[in-house]
Amino acid sequence: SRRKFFVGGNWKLNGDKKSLGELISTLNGGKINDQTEVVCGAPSIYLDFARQKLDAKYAVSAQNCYKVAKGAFTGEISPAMIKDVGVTWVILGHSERRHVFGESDELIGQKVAHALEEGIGVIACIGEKLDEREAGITEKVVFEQTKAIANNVKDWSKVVLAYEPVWAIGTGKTATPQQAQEVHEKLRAWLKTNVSEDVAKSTRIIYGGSVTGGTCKELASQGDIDGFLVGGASLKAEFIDIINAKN
Ligand code: G2H
Repeated sequence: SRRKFFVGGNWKLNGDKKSLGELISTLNGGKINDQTEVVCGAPSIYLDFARQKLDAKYAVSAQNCYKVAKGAFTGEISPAMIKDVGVTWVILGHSERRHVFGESDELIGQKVAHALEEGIGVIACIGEKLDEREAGITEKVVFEQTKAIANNVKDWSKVVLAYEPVWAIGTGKTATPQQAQEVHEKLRAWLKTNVSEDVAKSTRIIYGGSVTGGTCKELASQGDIDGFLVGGASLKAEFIDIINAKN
């Protein structure tokens, strides 16, 4: 496959200098294979700290950013600032941004466009809620979310698409490898039809939602699962096992 396996950690709103410093030491000492691209998503206040402490084998990601470079937007950070501290990725459209903070497809699309214009890699998240899955509209929901992102992408080489079913996030209820593969396959077909065959073949589609050291290997063996976005387990040494899921 042309797609390098991609594992992102999403520390969310967790940790302090002491605990993150310890986690970083563990990660720096970890034996990780070079077939995997690894990115650690730190809280914005610790982005600089994480970038300074983490080995170069780990990229660092912000968990959100705003859609413009600067101005009167109290509390926000911009891709320009993210770049300024040596950080190269941003997670956008995470389900917590969508559902806890009310971010719309439109805003997420604008953020994607701006981050890419600034040269930051984007981990763009999509995923259906439980009631949507039960209503049989998973495809419709994730296609709409993907369209809102795709409309704002010119260069797909800097985009990783993260499928995170909301019902699987932080619940301990991982999607089965078959459930995840089914959606990933449909997303790749969507990319082929709506963007291009080349983009469909080369874009990493990663899975997120309660991934653990125990569930990662079987998920990673699915043909259209190109990596993971990991929350809870990314705060533990177990993250190293997930990074090495393909080996
Ligand atoms: C999904 C995931 C990381 P967790 O939000 O983005 O978190 O692995 O804790 O479900």
